[in-house]
Amino acid sequence: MPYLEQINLPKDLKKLKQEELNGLAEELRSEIIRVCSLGGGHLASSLGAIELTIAMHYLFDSAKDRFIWDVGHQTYAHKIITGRKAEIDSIRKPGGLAGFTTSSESEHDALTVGHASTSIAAALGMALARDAQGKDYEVIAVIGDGSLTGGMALAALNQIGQNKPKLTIILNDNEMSISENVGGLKNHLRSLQVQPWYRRAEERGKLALGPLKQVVGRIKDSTRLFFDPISANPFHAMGIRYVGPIDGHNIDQIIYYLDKIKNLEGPTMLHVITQKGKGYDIAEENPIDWHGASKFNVSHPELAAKGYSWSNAFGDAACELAKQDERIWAITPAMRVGSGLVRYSKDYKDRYLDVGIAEDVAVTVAAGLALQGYRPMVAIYSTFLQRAVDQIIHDICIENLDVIFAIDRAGLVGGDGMTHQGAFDIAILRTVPNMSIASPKDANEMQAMLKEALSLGGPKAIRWPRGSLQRAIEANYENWNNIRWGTWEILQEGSEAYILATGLTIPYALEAAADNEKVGVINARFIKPLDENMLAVLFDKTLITVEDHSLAGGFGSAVLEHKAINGYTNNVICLGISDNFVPHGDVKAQHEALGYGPKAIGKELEKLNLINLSELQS
Ligand code: HTL
Ligand code: MG
Repeated sequence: MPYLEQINLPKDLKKLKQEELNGLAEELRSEIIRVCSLGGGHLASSLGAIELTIAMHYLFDSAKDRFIWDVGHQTYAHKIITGRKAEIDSIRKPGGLAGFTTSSESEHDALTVGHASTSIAAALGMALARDAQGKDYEVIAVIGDGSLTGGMALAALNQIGQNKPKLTIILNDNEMSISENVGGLKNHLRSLQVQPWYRRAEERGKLALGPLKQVVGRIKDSTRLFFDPISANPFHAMGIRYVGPIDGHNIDQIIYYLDKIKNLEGPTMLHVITQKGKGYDIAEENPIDWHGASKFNVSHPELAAKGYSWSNAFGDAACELAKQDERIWAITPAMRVGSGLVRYSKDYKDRYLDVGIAEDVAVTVAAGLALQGYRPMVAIYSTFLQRAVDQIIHDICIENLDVIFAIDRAGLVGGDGMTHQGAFDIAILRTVPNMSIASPKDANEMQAMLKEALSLGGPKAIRWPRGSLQRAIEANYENWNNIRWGTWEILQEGSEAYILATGLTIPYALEAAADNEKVGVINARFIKPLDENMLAVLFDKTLITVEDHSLAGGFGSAVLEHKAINGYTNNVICLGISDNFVPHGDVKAQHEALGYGPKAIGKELEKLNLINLSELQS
């Protein structure tokens, strides 16, 4: 790799001749494919942003200028160019580079990020700070078309039109979110007016527009001219200069326009058209499955066989429920595949909604549906539920609406790391009146809970972890056992202590307490309400709560509150995530390290003189 060998920092890239940059792009492409083949990662998005990344680093100085990558999942090339080439193989692995931009990792990462739609507001803040401090640097946000569907992004654009600071927003439009992008704006984006200065350059033959013509060729010229006058450009309407669309894989073009924009005052949006998965056939053909790739063989790339997951179990249950009950809807904020809703989205398309990356909208649309008699299920990852807190409180719980929150990826999530950990949903939801929270031990229990939640009504949250299950569950409504809401299950009797375990920590507790008469294990499958009847009986014993969630505000906190309110005096020990953000890592190892894996629970029992580990081992 002759070019890449010379590049450790952006200043090395600037030494290349402009005509050499395409060669560099090809090398970066191979390198990113190689890295993702080793350990998986956000392949398709990173491949699509290579030329953009090179052009930005060629023109700007990312140590001083601020590059704000939305989500930060498209930044493999950026990381390689900015001093992290030698460590790039460690990306997303325990102790390695983060999968997203992370300010503690590099001065070239302006923002620590992982959730979508924040870049434009952060850019506005940085531009305002620069101007207030009388400093001189460029602020450049790069946002995907998917991330532009988020209300935060749109509201920040609107605000930029008011303040009009000098900044550049690059809209990286590949017509894809993780799945196909959605929304009315999406259709409009591809029919935006080509700027007169752009067209003049085109006429003068200054720009090689071949590839662009192919991409934009789908738009009929007549439509562009007659129905899309410049005033209909939504960005113009908000007070932001719009340039484009241009070919986001043509480095010369991107440099040409960014260089022009650099000299302009006020905010400018540069619209670039890219292809997700660019340059790797299989990813171009199937950007959905190659959005977040598992490791693969570069010369014979095949999708990794995916096991049957908690998400699949939910998706199957959702289909079965929709078959039984015509009031059921399933709503996803841009996570159709991840939430297991692919089959549902086809079989029940009239009662399915992908609202884009807009968790707040997902929740309030559910409120509207529920108010008019439907029974919506909002399928949402724990980490993204954080985006919809007020909607849950204000739009759902005050009205006590019949909405189910199907919370996936609750607890630690592995490679996505800090920004994506599902560590706060219990703490958030537990404080809200009318909300109820369940945490099933397995997929059958999840289905029974869904059935019971529907029959009871009211806002009900059911949380489950990321990961696979041993086998597919039978999605047959009739066979789903009834489960009395709010009741726990005794899995093992104990004479001195009980472990109150939730969700995926149940097997850990059973392992730690195996064959120990002193220590019992409870499936604490409801977090709100607690099983107060059972607790009344248990409160003469030592209790150990275990949860894959933040200790502050979590299940253990709920038990402690109950203890304090009722004046119980027994010993309660809480195991879970302490007051820290947890980085990416191997989930099981992290559970141990954080003190709630099976060995860690065993050590806790030993401290309480309930077991003797050395005796057990001998
Ligand atoms: N909801 C929120 C608030 N943040 C994130 N990150 C997601 C959901 C999940 N997510 C991603 S990447 C992505 C989503 C929905 C699609 C982004 O599409 P965009 O970029 O068009 O912006 P592209 O992939 O290059 O096409 C991750 O969690 C990584
Ligand atoms: Mg996109």
